[in-house]
This record gives sequence, structure tokens and C-alpha cells, in this order.
Amino acid sequence: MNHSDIRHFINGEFVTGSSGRTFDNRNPVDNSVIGQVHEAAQEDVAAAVAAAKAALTGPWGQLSMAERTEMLYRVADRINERFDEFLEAECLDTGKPRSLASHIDIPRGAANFRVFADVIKNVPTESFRLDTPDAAGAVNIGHRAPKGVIAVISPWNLPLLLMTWKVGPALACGNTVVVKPSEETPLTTTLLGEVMNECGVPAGVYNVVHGFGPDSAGEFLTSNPDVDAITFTGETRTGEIIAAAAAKGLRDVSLECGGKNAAIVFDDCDLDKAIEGTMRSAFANCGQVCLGTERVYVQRSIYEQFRDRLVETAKGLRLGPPSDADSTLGPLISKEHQQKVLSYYELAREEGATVLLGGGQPTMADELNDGCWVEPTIWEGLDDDARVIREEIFGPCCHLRPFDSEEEVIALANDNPYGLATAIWTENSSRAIRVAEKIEVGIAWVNSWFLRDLRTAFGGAKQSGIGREGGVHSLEFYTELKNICLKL
Ligand code: NAD
Ligand code: 6OD
Repeated sequence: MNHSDIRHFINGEFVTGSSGRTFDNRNPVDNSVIGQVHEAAQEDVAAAVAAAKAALTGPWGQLSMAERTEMLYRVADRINERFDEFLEAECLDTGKPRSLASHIDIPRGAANFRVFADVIKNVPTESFRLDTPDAAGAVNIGHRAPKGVIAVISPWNLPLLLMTWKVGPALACGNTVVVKPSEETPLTTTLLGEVMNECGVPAGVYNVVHGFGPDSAGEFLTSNPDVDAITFTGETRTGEIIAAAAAKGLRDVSLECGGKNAAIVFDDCDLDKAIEGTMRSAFANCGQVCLGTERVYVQRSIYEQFRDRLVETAKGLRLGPPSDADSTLGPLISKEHQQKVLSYYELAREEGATVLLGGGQPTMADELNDGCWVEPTIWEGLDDDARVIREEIFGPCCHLRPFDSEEEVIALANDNPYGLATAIWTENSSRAIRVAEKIEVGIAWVNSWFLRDLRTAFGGAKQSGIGREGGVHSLEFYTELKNICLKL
């Protein structure tokens, strides 16, 4: 794929579209321009949706489930065969360490096709026998049909992983898709178009349009009446706009939105594991993981020990570009996001935080100095109502606060408008379950973080989203469940 000229993928072809406009795709490592991305006009998006609609009744719609799932296994295999190209593209767009992208982003991009092909083959539909007055009875049979054209709107933090997490199940269920990747990370979504063609996926089944949100490709797509359902991952305030767009025509919507996640460290935890897990949950992907921890509550008797060890361990993080095999922390995604995170670093000082580590912009080697770097940062001492405690920052930072009792920490963790994920660290399994049940989130990890089984429900409570995907829950969203009642 030519990284310098990124086109839409519509009806099986790479096209420049009709707006005549392009925008820069930048590498956050040094802010250099990787290439130009074509911005879709309304008619380009309409063409993509029309192609997706036509494909529903074309060869794709005629495939048996076995043929369709075989095709998706080929897609998974082909991503793995072109692993290095996907890796290079993802690292160019995001600047993340190669070790991270090769461990998480690219393998999960492939797994999302394989696992949901397996799910669709193995999940049964319901069946009920009904007694009737004539004693002959009736049989009810559940039947799943594809929902139709699915709009997939995806973010920049785990571009391939989060896009295929929706495209995989959507295609497994027999739908067709139009994807609008984040304007910050267009490469791997485009590269997947080549893979689709190589694997014989019929034209129009997988389409990609590039552009921004409001008054651009995102809005054109979500407002198109031939889109049957919308699945979105991104910020909560964008989710509200997309929910309003979906309301027109009563289309189904799945929203995976922001978080301000709490970690809870009890004094009976395995401290080594809690430190290792909190290092990952606070700093992995430079803190740009929706499930990441920005609030760490530590039981008072181990507070100072935990704090000192976390700060010492975090001092070992090594900022650097993907080309440096020793890098453990990449840059943020963009200059705009860098400014946002730095403004929270400033706000933390104004709100009275004690800065235990970082708190600013690092000095990098000359060739990297224009990149989107920020220091990994740890604070303590903020009040519970500080904005830094309440708002999602989405950077490599966390605040530590001691607590005394289980009741107190449950109340603290729940005192937030978001409700995505939590990580609980304790060797007492009764306490772990008791606390996990009371935390208002969609995902609770005990003694781990970001440990994913794709058969399980994934989604957020409160302002972190609407709906669940994963396993049978994805099938619920990506199919229309019909009851067929047969009178015997
Ligand atoms: P964003 O909301 O700014 O953008 C997400 C996508 O929506 C992009 O493709 C963008 O172009 C598009 N978009 C923006 N405005 C739109 C509009 N009006 N109509 C249609 N499309 C529009 O989010 P982001 O900055 O890319 O991602 C970071 C956010 O995503 C964080 O808040 C993070 O917590 C959240 N996130 C959540 C999950 C989850 O699973 N819950 C996963 C990853 C990221
Ligand atoms: O693992 C997943 O399926 C998933 N949706 C992860 C989300 C990560 C958020 O940044």
C-alpha cells in the first residue's frame, strides 16, 4: 500500500472520491507528514453505502454460513501473513512501540475475524414448544438474519483492533459494512481493503471512507438513511451526537465510550502483581486505552510502600519511537491531544496535586523534539472533586489516594459519571467478588487488567456507553432475531 496517498475503498476499489480535498496524515513521533488522505464528500459516502446495500443481495448474501466463515478465516490468516505491513502501518500512524502493536493490535486484528466466525457457528438460537388448546401444539424457532448495512465509526487508540472488533462480528453475521476510521489513523483500515480483495470477499461487503466527524464523512455516514445500524467507539460526547443521529429512523446503536477507571489495591494483594498490573493499566499505549486506570485507590497500610514502588518502576519507562526496540512508551496521538494532556498536567498543579513523577513535556533527541511526547506522570494529594480526578485525560498519568475500608473505596470508585472498567487487587476472592459486584462498571478485572476473552460481554455502564458486544452479545447487535412460530 502506498502510505503517501490514502484512498477510500468503495465497492472493492481504491478511489480518490469527488471532493478534491485531502488532509495530512502525521506521524506523532516527530509530527512529520506520512502522506495525504482523501476526504470523502457526501456522494462518496452515499456510494459506499449503496455498494454495501447492493452487496447484501449479491454473491455475499448467497454464501452458506460455512462458506462465509471460511472466507473470514482466510482474512484472519492473510492479516497474519501480512503482519509486518500491518505492524509498520499501525506504528507509523500511532508511534506506539512495536513490541506493543505486535503483541496486541495486529494479532487481535486477526483474531477478531477468527473468533466471531466460530461464535456464529456455535451459538444456538432459542426454541420453545408451546401447548395449544387443540393439543397439537406449536414450535417456536429463533432465526437470526443480518441487520443490513452497518456503519462502523472507530477511534485512533487501537485502530485495527477496535475496528475489526466490530467488522469481524458484523461480517460473520452476514452484514456489510462502511467503516469511517479516525482521521488520525487511516492506514490499517485501508490496508485491510487489500486483504479483503485478496481473500475473495465480494465487492461492496467492506467499504472504507475517510474524513472527519461533523460535516464530514462521519456525519454523512451516520445520517445516511440506508445505514441500518451504527456501532461506535470514541468519546462520550461524540457518542451522544451519534445516538441522536441513530434516533432518526430508529436505527440500532452500540456505543463504546470513555472511562475514568479506578484501580483498587487492597492490603492483602500480591504487591508484585499489583505494581506490574497498575504499570500496564496506567501507562500502556501511553495511557490511551479506554480501560486504563487514572484513579488508583490503595489501602492505607500499604499506601506508601505501593506509591514508592510504583514511582520507582515508572521511572524505568523508556520513551522512544517504534524503531527503538527498547521503547516502552510512545508519543500521544497528536499535537492537539498533547496540548490537552499537558493542560491537565497544569491543572493538577493548580488543583493542589503533589507531583510524584513527571508532570511535563520531556526533552527528546532533536529529530523527535517536534513529536507529541509527554512525561509519564503520577500525582497524589488531590481532593475527590478535583477535575483531574473526575474527567478522562487519556494520557500516561494516574492519581494515588489512600483508603481505609471496603465501603469507603466502593463509594469513591463509584463517585464518577463514567462506568467502564475497574481492576481490583486482592488475594481474598470473596472480597474480590463482593467488591466487583458493587462497582458500577461493565468490566471488572481481579488481579489482572485487559485480559480479554472475546466470548464475554464488553461495554460500559453509566456514561461509558450503551449496549454490550462480544460473543453472543455481538450476535444480538449484528443480527435481527426473528421468531418463527409453526403451528403443528
Ligand atoms: P472521538 O469521539 O473524537 O472520535 C471517534 C470517531 O468518531 C472518529 O472516527 C471521529 O472522526 C468520529 N466522529 C467524531 N465526531 C463525529 C460526528 N459528529 N459524527 C460521526 N462521527 C464522528 O474519539 P477519539 O478521540 O478518536 O478516541 C478516544 C476516545 O475514545 C476516548 O474517550 C476513549 O475513552 C474512547 N474509547 C472508548 C473505548 C471503549 O471501548 N469504550 C475504546 C477506545 C476508545
Ligand atoms: O479488547 C477489546 O475488545 C476492546 N474493545 C478494547 C478496548 C480498548 C479501549 O481502548
